[in-house]
Amino acid sequence: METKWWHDAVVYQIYPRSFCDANGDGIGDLAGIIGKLDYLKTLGVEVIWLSPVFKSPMDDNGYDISDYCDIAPEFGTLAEMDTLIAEAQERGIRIVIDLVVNHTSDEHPWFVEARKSKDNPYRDYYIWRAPGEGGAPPDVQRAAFGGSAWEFDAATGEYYYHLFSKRQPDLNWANPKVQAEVHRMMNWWLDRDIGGFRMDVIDLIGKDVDRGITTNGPRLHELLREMNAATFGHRDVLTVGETWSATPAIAKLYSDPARRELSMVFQFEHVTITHDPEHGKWKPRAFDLVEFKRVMTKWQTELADSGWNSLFWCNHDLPRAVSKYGDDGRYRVESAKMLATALHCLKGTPYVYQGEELGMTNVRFDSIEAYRDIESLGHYRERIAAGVAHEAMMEGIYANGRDNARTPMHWDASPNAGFTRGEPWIPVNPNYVGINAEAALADPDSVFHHYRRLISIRKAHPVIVYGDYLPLFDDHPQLFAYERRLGDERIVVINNFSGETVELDLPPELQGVAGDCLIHNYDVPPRLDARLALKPYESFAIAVRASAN
Ligand code: TEU
Ligand code: CA
Repeated sequence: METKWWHDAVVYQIYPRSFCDANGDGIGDLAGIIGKLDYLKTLGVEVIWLSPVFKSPMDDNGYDISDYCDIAPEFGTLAEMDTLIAEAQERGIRIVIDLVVNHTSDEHPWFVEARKSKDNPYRDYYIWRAPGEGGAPPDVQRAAFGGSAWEFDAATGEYYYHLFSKRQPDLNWANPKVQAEVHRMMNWWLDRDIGGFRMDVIDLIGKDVDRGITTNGPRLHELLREMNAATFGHRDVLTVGETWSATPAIAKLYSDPARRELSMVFQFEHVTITHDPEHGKWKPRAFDLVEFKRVMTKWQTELADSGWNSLFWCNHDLPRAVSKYGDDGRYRVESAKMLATALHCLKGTPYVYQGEELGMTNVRFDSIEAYRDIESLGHYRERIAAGVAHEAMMEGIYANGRDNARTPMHWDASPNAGFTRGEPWIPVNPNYVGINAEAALADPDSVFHHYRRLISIRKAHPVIVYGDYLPLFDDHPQLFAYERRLGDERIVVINNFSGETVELDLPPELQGVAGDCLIHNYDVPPRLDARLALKPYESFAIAVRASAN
């Protein structure tokens, strides 16, 4: 396998609105990020995935772009963006920007023109259809944030298609002009020395609306190969596609280097197994470790020889890792460290979402009024109208709502967690006094320093980057364990996902094997004795000495 710089790099995702506010208006900004680059340097990450900072009416917090080549005033200026890219580069950090081209904002000049008349030259940049029976929408397709996927536009008497909010009209990727516009914009940013692209819902751009096909449409991979050839294909950058519909076989189509599409994709199977098949994420299902392991083992083994995995617990759309998969109460620190080790010792590129390195938790705002997320509010209204009880819907939002990830970053214990001198755009999680970066940096045993150690171990041990993955104890209901092997390098990774002490009889081939502990989340160094008594959320990785192989 040809090695790539992003094989052993770790990516840090920043949600700019909630990261750091430098000018006191309560909204995070580019100047705030520039001021925290040394913090990220200390953590050891080499890539920042920056969620959208482009001009936008912020209907979906920037995932509705009205100018791809300019910065939203509340986030800063183009000059500041150039400074961020340069300052990050100084510290060995590349900036990956968010490419949101399945749709634009309805305030994008292309759409403003398109809705003027049916023969406007931009009309075919979007997807328009005549009304159905009695003026009804053309069909019953639904939008992700609730309601129909079709919005009637009185000016021209037609409906336009939007898979997200009605202020996010979908682009018509069958139109070569649209492809050319996007390629031009991507090259414009590549010329500004960005480190690559995170591609928003990229599995949707090949859609065939009339056949009701949204994901994995007929022309998807052809469009991506054309995009690769026309833009980033001859540049050494990282590209990662957000693909909720990907299976391992499809992920290999995207990420097999020979196919010249993308570096990797985000697949979400380990997330959707926690959603109710009928009610989705608003009716959370209990986390089943055995099912989780089945999914992770499938992705580790099926992409072992071709393609490349991304590794993540959360992002700006998902609940906080320690609340969802660990214990955000008594064992918050131990379980946050366990989740980090369990994920970062797997094969693939790890992503750390802002605040995950501090063990930040989900939030429970008392009233729906405190929530800001268009998806949660859209589904709240729709489901309450459909008779779902307020309490039941709030439990869904508490467990899986996107605002869990979007409360301001905790920098210190000062008012508003040191995020802003002003009024934050969304309330701060009140537990910031005990959970913040200042305290974490000062405490060598903090979750932060655990992540810092994990990131440096990845650099020092090629077995973690390129080694084979061998699952252990598949059916164990509380333990997620595996080996990684590369030549005579071998590490054993064992993680207790429960708050109980778990007794484990090691298989003979592991009993008494001598090794060096690479990382651990308790004081007493682990030994691979015949019988282990793993403490609550205990987790470690041991490098087995070659002589013991
Ligand atoms: O997300 C795609 C997506 O489907 C999620 O929006 C949705 O929240 C899902 O239910 C996750 O729980 C991408 C962006 O990441 C998201 O922030 C945007 O809102 C969306 O696309 C539209 O651009
Ligand atoms: Ca600000």
